[in-house]
Amino acid sequence: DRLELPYSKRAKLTMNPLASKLLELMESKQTNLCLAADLKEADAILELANVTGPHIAVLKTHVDIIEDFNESFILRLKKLAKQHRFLLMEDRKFGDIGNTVSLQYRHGLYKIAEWADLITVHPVSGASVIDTLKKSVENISEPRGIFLVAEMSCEGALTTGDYTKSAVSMAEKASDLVVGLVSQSNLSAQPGLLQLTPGVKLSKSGDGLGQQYNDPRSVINAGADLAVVGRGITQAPDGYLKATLEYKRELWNAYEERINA
Ligand code: BMP
Repeated sequence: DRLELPYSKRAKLTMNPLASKLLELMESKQTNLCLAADLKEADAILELANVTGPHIAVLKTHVDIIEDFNESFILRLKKLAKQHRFLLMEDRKFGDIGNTVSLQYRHGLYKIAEWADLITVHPVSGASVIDTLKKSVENISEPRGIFLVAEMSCEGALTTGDYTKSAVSMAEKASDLVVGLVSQSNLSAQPGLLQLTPGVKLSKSGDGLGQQYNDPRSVINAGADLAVVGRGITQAPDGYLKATLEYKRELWNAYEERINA
């Protein structure tokens, strides 16, 4: 079963070079933390990335909330990612027809295809979107991967039942490009697919806006390979480095217990 295998073993069982790279860097940096850098200023994100970089596996962005987005921000972020060995994920949650998604991925202000190792995609429009993205990444020299959103963390999300099941089968059939699933529960036994779980805080709670949080141990036991923490770190009262180290330790300990169970 996926949940009992160490990341290092799973790195050899994937069909996607980026998934292998991710699993290997998680193992060597001993971190399964994905930081949601949901800040509005480019410099603030760069500082956050520089301080937390050595302790995270993935830095997840929503570039469309940055007020002063510019090309030099991307160049500096890429440099930090290389220096501290973390991957960049743009959480765009693409959800349109293939042609539109391909245009949104490559063009416009953000040119996501040029810098994001990973992106998120809603499976709502079906497998044709993945086929189109496969064609889009053919022209990119670096490896690219996508996470399909199979389940959302918020109260009342419509990602249930057959929708979620279809998302899993879409991911399993396209595991050369699909690196994993965004989900709250253990949906696929495939060792090459990673489970990315958002909605994580030190204690079970909510944000008053629909977000539902579970604690690090619970999400790892529910199958998470990468846990997404945003405000738990960016709004931590004692500063974000201390919080990053705390989440990193809790998540890694829970993972070690899981594989040794
Ligand atoms: P926070 O820990 O501050 O609640 O942030 C969670 C992050 O994860 C946000 O960037 C949000 O867009 C993302 N996310 C989520 O919360 N739930 C999902 O189901 C999918 C997400 O990508």
